[in-house]
Amino acid sequence: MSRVFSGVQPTGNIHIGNYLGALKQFVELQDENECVYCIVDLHSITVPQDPKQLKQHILDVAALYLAVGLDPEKSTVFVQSDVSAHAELAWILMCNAYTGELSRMTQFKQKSKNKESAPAGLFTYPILMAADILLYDTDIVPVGNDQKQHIELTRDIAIRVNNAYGETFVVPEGRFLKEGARVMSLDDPTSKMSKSSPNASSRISLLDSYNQVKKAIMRATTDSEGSIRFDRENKPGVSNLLTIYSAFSGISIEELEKQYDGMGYGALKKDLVEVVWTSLEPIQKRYNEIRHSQELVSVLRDGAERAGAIAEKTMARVKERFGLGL
Ligand code: ATP
Ligand code: LTN
Repeated sequence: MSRVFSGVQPTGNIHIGNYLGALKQFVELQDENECVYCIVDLHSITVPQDPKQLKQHILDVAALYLAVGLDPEKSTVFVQSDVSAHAELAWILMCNAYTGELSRMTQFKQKSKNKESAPAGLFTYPILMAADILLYDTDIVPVGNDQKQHIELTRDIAIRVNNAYGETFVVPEGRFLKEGARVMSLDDPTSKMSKSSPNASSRISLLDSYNQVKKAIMRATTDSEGSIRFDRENKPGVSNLLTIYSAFSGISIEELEKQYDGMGYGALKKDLVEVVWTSLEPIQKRYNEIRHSQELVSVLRDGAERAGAIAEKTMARVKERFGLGL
């Protein structure tokens, strides 16, 4: 059995891009692997957060994890800051990473662009991510392509420490999404669907009402050509709708192209509303059942305990290798 680890930030607006790109994979992996899934609250404070809201968002994401099908009997689900070893290992790794390699991270460059100064945590964000992964002797990290550079850095640090201090870490592999699984924004299909876009109609959040789903899809940007075919380059809007349709329905894109041959965009959109809603409705039902339940709190407590036990062993090994502590 391989160990799988991944994390999602506790920010609002978890959307169908996050679902198709990340959460759905998490569920698929849990049957064959030993999975550890984390809500990375320490990562989220690299940008200012309202404390009351953050607490709610942590529970929102936890409830969504379970609502999409993560089974706490199979997967360990917990909150990052409940296991203090994450921050502790991050410090040790920070002493084995270079400012040069951190400066090359595109996420940091994007997020600090046009700012005179940025929080140091934004700069060291990838090291905390490396700590998350290495703490659990992780073999596989399922993430979106945008995280490729961070996974590479994690591997580099692991290999560097192993070479300098002897076998300490398992060197993880990223498991990236196929290009097809990248969900683009509905209003601007050349940029990815994102939590942080100010336009709510640019995305479909997992907790959107039927009417919100309908509004977002019916308004989605297409083109003036009128034919339904997949062509990312020239028809990014229609291609994105086909991608979403295919991912939710399991029908291949070629099959959809045949099915909608000669039909208009209106018909495709109308059907897509139903296809998406058929998947969202049961997720929302389960979400509403558990979001304010004691069950959710126990799952997270239990998860933190299980994760903590693994982390403790790794930390003992790391400290021993580095000559730290008594
Ligand atoms: P932001 O708007 O701040 O960039 P985000 O929507 O990218 O946020 P993250 O918390 O960074 O959300 O991502 C959670 C997971 O969802 C990651 O594994 C990421 O790769 C994946 N993901 C995010 N956006 C998409 C998308 N549009 N299509 C497919 N996967 C995505
Ligand atoms: N940086 C990731 C979230 C994240 C993560 C991790 C993913 C933090 N720690 C460890 C995988 C493994 C993101 O923004 N999607």
